[in-house]
Amino acid sequence: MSIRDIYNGVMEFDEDTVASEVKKEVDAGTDLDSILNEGLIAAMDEVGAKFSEGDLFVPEMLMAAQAMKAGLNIVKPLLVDTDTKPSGKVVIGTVKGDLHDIGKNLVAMMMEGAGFEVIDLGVDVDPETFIAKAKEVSADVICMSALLTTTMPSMEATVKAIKEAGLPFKTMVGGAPVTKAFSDTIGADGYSDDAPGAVELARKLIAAEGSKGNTMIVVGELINASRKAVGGYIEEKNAEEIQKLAKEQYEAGATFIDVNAGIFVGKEPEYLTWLTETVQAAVDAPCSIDSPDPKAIEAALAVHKGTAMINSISLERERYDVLLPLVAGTDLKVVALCMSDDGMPETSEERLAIADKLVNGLVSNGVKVENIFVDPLVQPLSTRSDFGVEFLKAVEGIHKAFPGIHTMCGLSNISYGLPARKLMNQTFAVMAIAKGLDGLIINPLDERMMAQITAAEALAGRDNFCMKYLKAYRAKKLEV
Ligand code: B12
Repeated sequence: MSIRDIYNGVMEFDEDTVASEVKKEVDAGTDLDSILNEGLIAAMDEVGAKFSEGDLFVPEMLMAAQAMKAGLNIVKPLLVDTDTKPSGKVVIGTVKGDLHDIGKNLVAMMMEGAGFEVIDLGVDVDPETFIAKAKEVSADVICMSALLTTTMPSMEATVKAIKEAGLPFKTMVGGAPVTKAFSDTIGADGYSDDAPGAVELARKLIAAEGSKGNTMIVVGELINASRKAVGGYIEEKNAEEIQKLAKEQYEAGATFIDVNAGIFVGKEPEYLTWLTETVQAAVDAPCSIDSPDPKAIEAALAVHKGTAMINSISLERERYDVLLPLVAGTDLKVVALCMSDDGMPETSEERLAIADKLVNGLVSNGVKVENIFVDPLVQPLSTRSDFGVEFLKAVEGIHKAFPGIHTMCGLSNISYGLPARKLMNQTFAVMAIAKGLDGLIINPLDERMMAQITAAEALAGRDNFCMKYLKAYRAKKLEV
């Protein structure tokens, strides 16, 4: 008897073995996280990978998923009594007029296998039913499947109804006739052509949403015109190089891709718009629009798909007055930088005082607290030895003062003027995460930094079942 037998049972599509081995482990007192993560979920991850590579086919995926379910059915009732929370809640169904459910069932089972709570509405589901159920269970994502071209418009109707009602649900679409172009046209948040891709996408969407406060938001900082090579790519509109940078960052775990064309005075709106379109043509990720210029931001927003982040508003009067009307009453994410006309704050109290004014100003202008990312402003440790501690105190204080808010920073300033800067930056990130920091503007291609973040998040209790940690381990992302 071992967890490996559960894993093998799923890989061999053997429902009975899986059920009996799970039961034995439960009776022996093995912890449920291990049964799930090392047995059932690990096997379904492997099955998904083999399916994507063409080594397994639909009937085999279905059988594996059935076997996994046999084990899950034993574990599920026991989870109710623990603090274990699912990775997210997904409402899924085949859209109105459509009775095909094989693909939808595969997606639902893979999602369940990946730790999501899945509410399956079956087939022939109209927009009102999707929305009513999602509201009832506070879903994170609504997944719609269609196999008939004639039923695809129902997806559009559902997405439209969600947007018009200002509801927070992410939407994902799929099924043989559905394409990325269709998904973009109807304004869905994502599309995948297979079940493992659907799982990956749901994880990303929930991570990017971050509003449930349990996942790190990583903003990839590399597409910045002040970097010499990147400035050149932007000037010559070299889409290939920009898209390569976007893809690399996205694949390394960035949830937002920062776009900055700040050095091009007079041409910033044009270049920022081009950057936004170019990045989003390559990756299914929102952008962090990095500019203090409302004209450039407006131009970029006009072409942006999904919910962008504005980086950043501050308490500096000129900046505040022009950017506030742009974000007021919207669902945009906003970085609120703790900077005022009095200069850079030094103590945690000064930071908190600025944060207080910024957050109150934003909220009273219709920006939701969960869309605000306060940046307490990192200052170089080399210039004052308590700059690190004051920043950390501010992070803690901001989370305490404004429940549901996010904090975010670009942290490389901390090591300015010191040697071994990467070590300083990585260590500082871990300390800040321990205080509640849940957003970082960084180079996601720094593998050690990403590994440290993964470990710190698990240690800070923000990684249900340590699933992200285990996944990173299996993907060999922790051995850096
Ligand atoms: C099986 C089947 C049926 C079965 C369905 C059984 C069932 N329980 O589902 C039955 C016989 C009932 C059926 C009925 C009909 N069918 Co039929 N059917 C098929 C068939 C052969 C396979 C579909 C399938 O299951 N594929 C396998 C699954 C795994 O693939 P998938 O659904 O695409 O799912 C994958 C991805 O797309 C993705 N995915 C799926 N959903 C989602 C959701 C999200 C959110 C995400 C991210 C990803 C995702 O992940 C899945 C796993 O990798 C297709 C032909 C074909 N080769 O596609 C025709 C087909 C879809 N059917 C078709 C038609 C016309 C019909 C009928 C109208 C036939 C008729 N004249 O009665 C009826 C319609 C009934 C209705 N109102 O829905 C046409 C559709 C043509 C069109 N352009 O619209 C097709 C293409 C056949 C054809 N070439 O003409 N059908």
